[in-house]
Amino acid sequence: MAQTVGDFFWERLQQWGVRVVFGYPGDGINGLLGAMNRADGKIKFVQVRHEEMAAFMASGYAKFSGELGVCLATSGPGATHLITGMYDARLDHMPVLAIAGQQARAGLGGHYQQEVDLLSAYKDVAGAFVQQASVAPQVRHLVDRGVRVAIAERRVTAIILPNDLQDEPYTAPPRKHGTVHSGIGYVAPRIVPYEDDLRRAAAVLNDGKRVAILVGAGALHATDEVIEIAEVLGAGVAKALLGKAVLPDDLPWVTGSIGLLGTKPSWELMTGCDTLLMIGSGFPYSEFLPKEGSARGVQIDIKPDMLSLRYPMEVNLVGDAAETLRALLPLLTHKTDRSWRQSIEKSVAEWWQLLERRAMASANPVNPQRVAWELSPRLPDGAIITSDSGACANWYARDLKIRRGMMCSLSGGLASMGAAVPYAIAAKFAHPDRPVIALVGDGAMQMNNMAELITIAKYWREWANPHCVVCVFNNQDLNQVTWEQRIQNGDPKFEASQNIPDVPYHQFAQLIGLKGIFVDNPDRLGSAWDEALAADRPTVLEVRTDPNVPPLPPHITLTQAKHFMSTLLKGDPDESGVIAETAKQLLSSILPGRRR
Ligand SMILES: Cc1ncc(C[n+]2csc(CCOP(=O)(O)OP(=O)(O)O)c2C)c(N)n1
Ligand SMILES: [Mg+2]
Repeated sequence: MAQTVGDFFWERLQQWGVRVVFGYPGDGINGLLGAMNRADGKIKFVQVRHEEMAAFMASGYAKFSGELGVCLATSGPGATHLITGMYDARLDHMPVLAIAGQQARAGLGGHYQQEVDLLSAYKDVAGAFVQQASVAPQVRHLVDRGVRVAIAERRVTAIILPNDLQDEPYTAPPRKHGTVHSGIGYVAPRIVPYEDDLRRAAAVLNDGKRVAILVGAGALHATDEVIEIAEVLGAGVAKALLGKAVLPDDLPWVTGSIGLLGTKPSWELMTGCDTLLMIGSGFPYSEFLPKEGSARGVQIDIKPDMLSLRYPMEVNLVGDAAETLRALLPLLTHKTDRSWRQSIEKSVAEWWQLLERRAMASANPVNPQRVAWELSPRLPDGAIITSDSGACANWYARDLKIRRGMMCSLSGGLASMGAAVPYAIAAKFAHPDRPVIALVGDGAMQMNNMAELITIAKYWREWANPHCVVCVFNNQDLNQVTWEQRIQNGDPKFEASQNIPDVPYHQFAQLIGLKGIFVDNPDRLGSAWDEALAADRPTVLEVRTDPNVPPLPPHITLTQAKHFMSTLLKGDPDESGVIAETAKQLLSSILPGRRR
């Protein structure tokens, strides 16, 4: 049989190094699927429950493997389902290639069944490169550009293939006018600023007496360099959400996360510094950075468009984080006055004690902070941790203590619900031997993560080990938003929009052949984690958590306090619980050592 366009397509992607594709079938891509079948497993097809999950998996796979993530969907509804996951990758600068089917070329423009103008639909999310193939000789350069642009520019790209074209015999571009002759391959360049610019940056950093560093996902490969520069400058380091794994949390000058989900030491670091060094971060909330003009700024980013975006910087360096820091280090002088560093370390030590008191405070029935608190010392070496969006992201950001060699992520820029389980599955395909833990709210479970447990049940036996735990915070509430209603809007909880049904997640796990553990007693948490992490199969650990424990921001503004008070005056349905748990959390700040 002559090679079809579909056969050629996978052969070319395989030559680019693609090994796994997350997708869901449909008649818009049957030509591609038939060809993949003929390719004898050279590319692995991972069958998801919903195309959006395939796109989240592609995004997560790119995050955890450092390679291109690929997702595949049929024409029409399959293709539109991909879009949210594609945006997740787009906003977190992940290289993802989306492949979508399309109706037959002769029908296009005919208001045909499942015909969607995908070029227009994808134009924003895959703006770096989105093309629909018309003829076979075009397919080679569409693949080459779709892959090269995605990995080189860390962008989302899309290739749309009409279904009739997929089964046509493949023909290479003929040697004639109007054809394109592309090739395979990409190596990343070494990107380092010029010496003069490094000197300007060094002068600012050497002048500073109180240096604050903020790291993001762009510094994930620069752990040693960030540690070294923080030591030389006597600096404290705050971590943006996506940069959580840049530094281990047991370093005494790491102030933890920043922002609404952040820590008090990070807040003090940013408000007290006279110099800010930002490395590989697009952390969006400028109000958590130094007040404009109060600090001199240096920023390092591989993407020029991310420079001087959140704070007006004095020196903007385009460069790879590790390479640039290595080039900068010899130009820096070791700060001999360590008093700033000491004040940061004191604040960090006190903060961890406070977090422990907050986590150990009693609640009804289980304090959600304690779920993360008990997990930290039990995290296996090399663990990969994912979190969903919701209140659990607070506990993930603040309470979870990461060690060196671990990876972790969530939907950062898009902050979408529904990423934790698909990310965990992607992590297992990227690193089948590493233990993976997903932290998920019950609302996010109901939205789509629950269905992806079926994908875990389908594939876990293929993984080198079965260690994959999905921890569900069952609070029967869309809690993060409930607290936003109270604190940001001054509204009482709107029960119609916020209450969600109680679902026995651990029993669902058991029904589909996974292990299920249920905890409603805080003293059982530790042993439940031990059991889940050692289980002979993937496990759902369902914990009945208290929705009235407030995800307190690192500092409360007067407006927020006023809003909170007015919420109660207006009659919040959970008023007594909210007052009791908030009081306990606030009291734990001033009554050290007491367990309530
Ligand atoms: C797709 C999507 N829809 C809505 C939101 C808004 N949102 C953010 S957190 C949240 C509540 C999540 O509830 P749950 O998963 O139960 O976690 P909890 O906050 O209760 O821990 C909602 C609705 C979002 N971020 N993403
Ligand atoms: Mg919830």
